[in-house]
Amino acid sequence: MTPLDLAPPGIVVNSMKGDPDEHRVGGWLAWDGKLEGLEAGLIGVPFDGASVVRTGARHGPDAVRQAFMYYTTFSSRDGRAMTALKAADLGDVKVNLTDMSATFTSISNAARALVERGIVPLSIGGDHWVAYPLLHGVTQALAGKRVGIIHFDAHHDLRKAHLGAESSGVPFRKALEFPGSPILGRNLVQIGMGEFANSPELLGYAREMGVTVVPQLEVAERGMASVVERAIAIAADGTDALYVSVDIDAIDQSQAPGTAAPNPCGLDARDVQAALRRIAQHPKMAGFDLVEIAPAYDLQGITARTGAMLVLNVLYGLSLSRADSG
Ligand SMILES: [Mn+2]
Repeated sequence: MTPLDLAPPGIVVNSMKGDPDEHRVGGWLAWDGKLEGLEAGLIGVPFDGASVVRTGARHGPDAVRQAFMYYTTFSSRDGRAMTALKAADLGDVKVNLTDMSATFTSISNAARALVERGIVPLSIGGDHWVAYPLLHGVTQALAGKRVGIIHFDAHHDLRKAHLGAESSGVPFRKALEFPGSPILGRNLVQIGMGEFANSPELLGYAREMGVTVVPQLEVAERGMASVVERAIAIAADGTDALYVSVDIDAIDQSQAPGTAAPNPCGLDARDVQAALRRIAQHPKMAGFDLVEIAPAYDLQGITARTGAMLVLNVLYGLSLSRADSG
């Protein structure tokens, strides 16, 4: 079994842990050091060495952890808590900002180690390149099984390369093309592509590979609920596992300004909230990442709070699926 080798979380905001009426997220996610019985593991991936626009997402994991201080584990809509799910913040992947090859191995091994133990990895990046080693690790752990992907982003991230090298624009092409990849284009659904943010070559490649693309304006026309139901059907068709990747730049800049490429006409965070909650309830849900939160460009922590809320909705969805099955 792949060893799990992580650094402790850089920040743990848990000042009210002792108050039994608080139910703060930080208290719930505090890790007791045991992996046995865990169902979901939060990991930070503080690597932004592949960002070609603006760096800074290396500070995303701690910004999201800090934002957890505002929130609890209780769903007001459903009148239920998510604490039956065994989840913890396991710390950060040991990345090396000047060594992409070693960093690839560290990230891939972290995801692999968790999935091998039946733990759903919830990764907070980092720039979007990290989704490639994460997907690599997940597929290694699920050897012989097929994986479908639902990807929220303003961009396809299907580039072959940037000036010949890997970048934050390549992860999903890499995921489709690495040797032995069990990910087929027809099980990849991309939601939220922005206007005037992509190129004909990328859409052409997506079509050639059978990728389903739902641009932001189509989401606005059809509504997120129906888009998500179709996305689940496509990503789950013939696959054994579902992986979800969220680039925060899929979301409108009013709700997510702190990112490398802010999006003036992006998705509504409330729609993405509902979408993630729905997808995370799926029994095949096997991994999640949230990337491109860069606190240096943020305004008063808006983006980190949006990101924290999205992570909580994934955790809540997972808690509902576990409750349903047991
Ligand atoms: Mn992206």
